[in-house]
Amino acid sequence: MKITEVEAIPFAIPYAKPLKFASGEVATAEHVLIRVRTEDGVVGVAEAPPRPFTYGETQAGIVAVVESLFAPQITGLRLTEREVARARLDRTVGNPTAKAAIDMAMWDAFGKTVGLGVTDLLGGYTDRLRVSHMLGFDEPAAMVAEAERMMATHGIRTFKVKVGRRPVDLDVAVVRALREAFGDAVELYVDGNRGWTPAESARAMRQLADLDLLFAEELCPADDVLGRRWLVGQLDVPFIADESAVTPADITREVLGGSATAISIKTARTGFTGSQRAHHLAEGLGLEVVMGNQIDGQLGTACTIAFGAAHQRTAHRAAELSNFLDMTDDLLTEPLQIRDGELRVRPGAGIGVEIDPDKLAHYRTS
Ligand code: MUC
Ligand code: MG
Repeated sequence: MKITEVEAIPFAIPYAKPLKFASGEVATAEHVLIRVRTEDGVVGVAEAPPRPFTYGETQAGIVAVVESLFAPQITGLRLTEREVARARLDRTVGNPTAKAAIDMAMWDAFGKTVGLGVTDLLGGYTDRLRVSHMLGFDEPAAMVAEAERMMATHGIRTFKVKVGRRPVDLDVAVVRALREAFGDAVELYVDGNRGWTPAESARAMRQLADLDLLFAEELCPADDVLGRRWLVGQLDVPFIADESAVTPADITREVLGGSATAISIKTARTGFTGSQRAHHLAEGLGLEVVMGNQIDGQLGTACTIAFGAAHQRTAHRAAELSNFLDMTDDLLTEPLQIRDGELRVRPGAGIGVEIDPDKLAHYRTS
């Protein structure tokens, strides 16, 4: 069970279709594969997706912080010493996806060591999740066509619509076009990635009031403290805190301050250990949870499903598990398959995936 090595391997896989949203754009998955090896020859894996516009991390920065600071602090620990690992990594502020990937690779290695899946170790609530697909910025007709393709090809019926453009009417037109095209057959919610002011958000939500949205997410910045509280107070749908609420303290501040009424849990930024804390807090505060996507590849998506399927609260809503569909390739020996709008937990120990050595050799950048 003792960790003998922690590796950080950068790789780059292009997207067939870049994802555009209010805070940025992702055209290539420039992620970092984290591998944790133990003295028993077990290898745990996870991926860290740098999102400079959200958390300030870069691919080179993740490799550097893991190699220079984190790997030396983790090497020598037993796989069960996750709280020790957390305390040591938290001596360094920030770097959420680097820390999360180390945590998940430790869980993967632990599952493989004891011969159990991570979902079973965490709670074992179900073996599948409904899938929600994210629609990035485009013309209304193109976004409707993409939703149509996702329904026809993968059976997906829940869509998160990226909003936050100016004028707000642009995005209102997209959501209206989706509702008109699909009627009650789809669930819709919106995510602004902090693109609007509180007043613009309120105006947009008034214009969307008849479209039966499930949620509104991060429409304006949490730093607009009073404005966001004013906005959330007038909405009749739950307001999801995503990038504004990473730690339990962030969640507590946002919710008790009246600036959020639901949360997104992203294993890419809180790992399994931190996501458990967020989940338990959400239960205590009575918050809805959506399993979010950090524009993950298949490895990251397998981590999201492993965690989301473990608990009732995280399995209730459709989970954001489909961004990998837009990548030109991936690293797994067996690709994930979305069928009838659902993704199943991978059978097998740990996260249940294997990295294809040829693909890794092809896509690694150092
Ligand atoms: C999301 O839910 O916001 C886009 C930016 C980010 O940090 O995550 C993605 C998806
Ligand atoms: Mg979001």
